[in-house]
Amino acid sequence: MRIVYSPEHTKHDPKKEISDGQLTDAVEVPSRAKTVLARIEETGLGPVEPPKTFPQDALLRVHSVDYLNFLKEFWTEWRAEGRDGEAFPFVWPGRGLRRDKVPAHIDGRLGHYAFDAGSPMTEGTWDAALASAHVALTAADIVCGGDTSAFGLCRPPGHHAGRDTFGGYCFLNNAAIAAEHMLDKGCHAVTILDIDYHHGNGTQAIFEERSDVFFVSLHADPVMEYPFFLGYADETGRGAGEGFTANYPLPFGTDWPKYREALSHALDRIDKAGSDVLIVSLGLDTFEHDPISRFKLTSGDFLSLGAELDRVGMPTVFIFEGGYAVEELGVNCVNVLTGFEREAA
Ligand code: OKP
Ligand code: ZN
Repeated sequence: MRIVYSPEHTKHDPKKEISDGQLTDAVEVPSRAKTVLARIEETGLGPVEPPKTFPQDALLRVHSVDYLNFLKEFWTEWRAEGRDGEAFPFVWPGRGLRRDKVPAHIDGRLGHYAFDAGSPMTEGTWDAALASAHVALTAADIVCGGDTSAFGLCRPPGHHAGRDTFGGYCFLNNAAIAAEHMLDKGCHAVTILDIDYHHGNGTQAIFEERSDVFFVSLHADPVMEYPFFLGYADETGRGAGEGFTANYPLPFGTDWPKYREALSHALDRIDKAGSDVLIVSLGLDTFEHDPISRFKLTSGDFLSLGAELDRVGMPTVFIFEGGYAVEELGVNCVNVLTGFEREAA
């Protein structure tokens, strides 16, 4: 399997995040991607190549121009206010406040475009997010070119980012950008299977009214887990997209037998949907020792998970999302990919 990686991600190197009522050590850190890369090299999973660059049009298929400009200009504006540390929003247009106004002040802009206070922005965030999207686009191109699979080692992750919102450590929605790109390149329909522990609220929102992108997600029940405000089983798509969203919220403590059951349902539905390609939002935070999550998958289970994914026999683009047990992250991630490849072989 060909792998796409860019060292640009190291420019997004947050030190702290707001979590559990405190400023805590950031968990979405450069070592995450580095350890996966190291494991790929150690196992010889496949050739690692740099991303190509793409015109901004590829991003505009998913994100608004205002939002992209905000991300690009953010650091200059932050510095202009005399600030130089990491940025967190602290005020939002909640109920009763205006969402149609985009303030000029950077604190107002942060609140307008953010949906949580846990996603630090730094000087290099835009460069890293842009490279991450290019990694996803390049992986998509590899599969469009006829390969049966590819892995985009994206960082920062993307599945929480909406058309004009950031949060959950995500700024550009890599999987969504890859999906639009594949549709542009002639695919008729794409399925996105999101197996990160957290619901991919951004991806779902981007495609909820679309029938050419089937969004399927297995995740911790939002009644108890981040992102809390999307990912319930009664969300099935809207308008033309009715029936093209499927959520499988699962309880804390979910282990492989339980997970496999839900995955099996999801894969049956994907099989019936008949898309031409599969994009897997690959989060490894379902791992039993993940520091911020509460599922119970073991390193060995990730091999089985990869094998299951090949059951639908579709060309597959893997896009790296979450997973914070850095020490085991490389093994867990590569286990999914080798499990998949072994089955395919
Ligand atoms: C991003 B991805 C826990 C704070 C959790 C948000 C988690 C974002 C996960 N105390 N903060 O889906 O892995
Ligand atoms: Zn996650």
